[in-house]
Amino acid sequence: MMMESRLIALASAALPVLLLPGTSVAVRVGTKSKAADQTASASWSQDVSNGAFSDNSDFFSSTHGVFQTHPERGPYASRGGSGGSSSGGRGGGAGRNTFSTKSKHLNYRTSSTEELKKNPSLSSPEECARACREGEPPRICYYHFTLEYYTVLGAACQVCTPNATNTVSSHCQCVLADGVERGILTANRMVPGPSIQVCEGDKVVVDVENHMEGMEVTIHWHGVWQRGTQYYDGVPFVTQCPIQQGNTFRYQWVAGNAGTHFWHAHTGLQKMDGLYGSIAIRQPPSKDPNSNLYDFDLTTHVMLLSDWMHEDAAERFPGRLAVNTGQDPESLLINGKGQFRDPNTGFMTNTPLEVFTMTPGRRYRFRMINSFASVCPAQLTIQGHNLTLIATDGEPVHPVLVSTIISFSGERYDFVINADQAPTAYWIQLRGLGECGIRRVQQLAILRYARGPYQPSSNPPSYDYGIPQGVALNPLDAICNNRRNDAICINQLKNARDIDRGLLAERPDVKIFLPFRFHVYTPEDLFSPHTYDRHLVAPNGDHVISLIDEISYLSAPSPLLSQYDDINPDQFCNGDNIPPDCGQNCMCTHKIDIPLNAVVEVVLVDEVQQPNLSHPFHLHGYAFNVIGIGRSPDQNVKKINLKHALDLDRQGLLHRQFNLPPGKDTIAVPNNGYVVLRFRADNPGFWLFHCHFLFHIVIGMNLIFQVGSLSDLPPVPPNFPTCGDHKAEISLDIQNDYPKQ
Ligand SMILES: *[C@@H]1O[C@H](CO)[C@@H](O)[C@H](O)[C@H]1NC(C)=O
Ligand SMILES: *[C@@H]1O[C@H](CO)[C@@H](O)[C@H](O)[C@H]1NC(C)=O
Ligand SMILES: *[C@@H]1O[C@H](CO)[C@@H](O)[C@H](O)[C@H]1NC(C)=O
Ligand SMILES: [Cu+2]
Repeated sequence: MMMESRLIALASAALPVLLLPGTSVAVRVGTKSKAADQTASASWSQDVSNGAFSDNSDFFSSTHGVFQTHPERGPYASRGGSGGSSSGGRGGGAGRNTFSTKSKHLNYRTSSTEELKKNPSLSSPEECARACREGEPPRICYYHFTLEYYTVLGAACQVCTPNATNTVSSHCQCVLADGVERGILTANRMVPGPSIQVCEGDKVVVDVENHMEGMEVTIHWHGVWQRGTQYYDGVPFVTQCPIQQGNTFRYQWVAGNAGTHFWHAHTGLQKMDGLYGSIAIRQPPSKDPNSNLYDFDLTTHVMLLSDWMHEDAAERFPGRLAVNTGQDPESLLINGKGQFRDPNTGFMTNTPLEVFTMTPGRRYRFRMINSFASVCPAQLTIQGHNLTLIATDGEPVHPVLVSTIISFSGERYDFVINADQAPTAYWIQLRGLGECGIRRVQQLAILRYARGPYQPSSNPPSYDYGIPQGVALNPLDAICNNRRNDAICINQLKNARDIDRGLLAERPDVKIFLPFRFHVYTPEDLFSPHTYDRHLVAPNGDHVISLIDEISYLSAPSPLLSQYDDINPDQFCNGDNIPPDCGQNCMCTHKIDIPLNAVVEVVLVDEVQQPNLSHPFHLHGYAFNVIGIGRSPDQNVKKINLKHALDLDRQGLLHRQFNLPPGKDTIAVPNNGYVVLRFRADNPGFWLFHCHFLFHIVIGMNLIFQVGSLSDLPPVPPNFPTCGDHKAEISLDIQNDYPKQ
């Protein structure tokens, strides 16, 4: 009863409010088990005297940060001026003005609130996570990320357990993950890191303070177009120099395109060790064509899906031959939470699962983010509930009803759940498909109705006996040319926004075919004296690098965007311009030039040819329209390749459809198939286009689109950090080089 009235009261207040019971939970951390290192070596459990897990689950309920976006269902409470809220804000509720502005002359303690205290024009993360209304002035939303080496189940878990989900910040520094102890990387000691939740048009300022000893980093804001703020796209050696250890880099960009996005490290393998978090850019209901379909869009109904290893991702790169081969995850997480069942011992951790709460009779927008790093597709199914898909990668679509969603690394799907079933608790099942089917990795979460129980009454679904499924979104078989009853392909979704007519013209201004494949080294080749070529040891033991259009991308020594003139032009190449004798493993900074405002068509052709592997390509700086997805219609062609794709195109047999093609920024190319996409190149800059699988990025499955020329770009921000090689002349004058006493 209490629960219910609270929820409603909050909803009509339209304010993000911290409202959580003030209980604390004692934690026992187990000692290292004697078993092999792949067992759950430490586990999390609650003190029995505090009652069962379900009694404490209020901590994870959705009563935090409730607001309403549907105009008809109750009025918005009016809210005076900007920044005046006391809604559980920073510093444990202390208002900005109550802080002493005195600080020590030199303060080496890192603080995430210093800047907020100093600068009254900034809004806190909590103030920015609000309902968006037309005509409201934009805010400047300030975030501070301190990046560190950190630990799952560290001593912080004796102090507190995280007690609100998806939060923009947390007072608790305990990371539970799936209950298995390991070293990780964190932003503000949270996994996922802080959530950025703002309104369209707000300015987002993020100070990234790098305290990861010996590591450099950049953060990419995946899905944010960065129009006019190209320098803050976060791609190392393309848009900026990596942030050195001990340095702080201030990202600032306008939240120009609404939708569900996310941020993640774009350097090395750090993303998979914990450096990611959600971004939700909301808009006034009048601007969302699907706002009539839901009543609530809660800060807590972000569903960030990630894959998780029990060791550093770098342990698997380039990869091993005997123990822990390949790059597949041991586990999955939903909003950084989950449990892990050790396949060898059967031992199960008892960390809390993520819980999403709904009030009966209402309709809820969920924002699902696939933050996987591995090659496994993710399948999300919710017991007893169908999902009304309303947007993908931030772009709205005509609503379609599905029962299960298959997604790939980098994709986002927004859906509505109608709380119209018996008011109890339901399982949410997340399965890893493809290669993850071998280990049968899955994770669970709970969807519950307010006032109902916390635990579903049915047994948890297992990998093989899951929740019954009906219509699947994004089927792996890529049979997408015709309507079917059991699945909806991405190219069959209909864009809910107006489409630039130029994109629908038969002939684009620029047409680019991009076949991609692996090059497999022989050991003799790879390990020949004095050569040190990078490579990945695939699960089958092959030593490979990635090629797009026969080129493996190599970073330039300096960022193209800010130090173009420092780069030797010989560094660049592309399919029309491959250096002589570049060999089978041609490596250079793959750059394709595109005139500003051109209509561009890209045809991606999968020449990798592995049955369980579909590569998701992500474009920075844009959303594109998905014009076609398919495989060769020629039954005699067992394996598609560039030549065959060109033939099909000449014969008009590459499937294209121009009726409201959906907008996206990440699309999986079906294995042995192709994707046709288009965009208007109206955002000048250097934009990375790449496979979003983490271990493929580091072996070269990237390229850069240079849109427009340098003169189309805004000036380099003042004092922008620089970097590059140091290769001074070798001085031959030894006498003078070593001054004598
Ligand atoms: C949440 O945790 C913090 C400490 O981590 C604690 O101070 C606060 O009281 C907790 N809130 C509730 C409602 O339990
Ligand atoms: C979900 O949709 C399927 C049809 O695809 C239907 O059979 C089923 O009853 C629906 N389930 C609910 C809970 O509405
Ligand atoms: C593809 O993945 C499935 C599990 O999802 C597995 O059963 C099957 O053997 C795999 N096929 C190949 C060719 O690897
Ligand atoms: Cu790939």
